Amino acid sequence: GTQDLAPGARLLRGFALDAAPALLDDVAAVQAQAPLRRMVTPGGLTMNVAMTNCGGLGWVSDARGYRYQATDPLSGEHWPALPGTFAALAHDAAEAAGYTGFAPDACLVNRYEPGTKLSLHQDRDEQDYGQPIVSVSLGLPAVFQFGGLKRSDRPARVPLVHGDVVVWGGPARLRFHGVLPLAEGTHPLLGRQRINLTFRKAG
Ligand code: MD3
Ligand code: FE
Repeated sequence: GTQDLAPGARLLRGFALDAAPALLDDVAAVQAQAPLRRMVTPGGLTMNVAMTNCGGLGWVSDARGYRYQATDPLSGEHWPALPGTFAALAHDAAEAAGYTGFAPDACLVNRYEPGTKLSLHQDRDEQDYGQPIVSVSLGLPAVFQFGGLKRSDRPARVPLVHGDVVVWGGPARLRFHGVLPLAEGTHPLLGRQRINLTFRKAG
């Protein structure tokens, strides 16, 4: 299965399981072109999660703020192209959740190791909040925090495992969310890591 976490938020358990080995080959190729790095927030803190991007636009954070841009600040080159495996999976997952024609222009690759967390936040850097976001979990399991439209709304906890896909849209699009510190463990394909692919139509 498929499960509604809230209006507009659909969990597709195991949707990426068969594609996972091919997705991970492409993650390795993306990382070889655009290495994972820990970005700095506008407030001067170094993020816990290591990140890179592929697609026409990539999400970046630095002293100047958060934004999407076409080039990798480390190299000055365009981000690697969105692999066909990624585009197909994101499109098919969105369709399974009721969004036809999803064509992401940005894929953020997030890498977690045991102890890594992502604090509660909203995704507000995209042009059109009418577009859904597709998120793919690979490797070690994580506990996802799914809050409300106010930071103070107490979040629900949703366990996400290798191969799970979540599609966030409609009334769920601006909900606060985060990831609790990853537990120690070893995954057969990824070792001591969790990789999350987040697909967006950012521009
Ligand atoms: C719920 N990443 O990169 S993706 C992020 O597991 C981010 O790496 C998390 O949050 C991760 O911004 C979770 C799931 C996600 C993405 C966007 C959402 C959940 C969302 C937008 C609205 C509500
Ligand atoms: Fe987010």
